[in-house]
Amino acid sequence: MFSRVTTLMVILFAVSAPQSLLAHTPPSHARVFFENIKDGDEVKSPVFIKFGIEGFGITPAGTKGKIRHTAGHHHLLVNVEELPDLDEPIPRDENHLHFDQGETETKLQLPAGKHTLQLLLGDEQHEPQDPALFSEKITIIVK
Ligand SMILES: [Cu+2]
Repeated sequence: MFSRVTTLMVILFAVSAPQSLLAHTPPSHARVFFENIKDGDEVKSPVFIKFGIEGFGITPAGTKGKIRHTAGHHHLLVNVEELPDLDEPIPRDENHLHFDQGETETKLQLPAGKHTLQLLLGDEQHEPQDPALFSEKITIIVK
């Protein structure tokens, strides 16, 4: 009898374990997107940009506790040709902007001309979720 209970517990652990390993996995319907601008828009600097998210939450960088499994913070990639390595923390420089406080909008100073923008969500350690949540890359024209 004892061994059957033990076996059951082992099975239950085996079933529940992958859940914790996949704790940062967003649901398949989750997405990030630009709320107020779209590909091809002509805009003026500073450019007001609203970051949208659905199916996942926003929490500041460094968050501890369970919420970190179901929420992240936005990163705005400005004129970044290719997504960074999705298994590493997102770089932090003038092209990879972190919104550590959980901000969902920004005003961006950009010189006149064409610029690309893309959103990439990161976890409490600035690493993309698995699978990563990123928006389409849009091109805007600053007048
Ligand atoms: Cu970050």
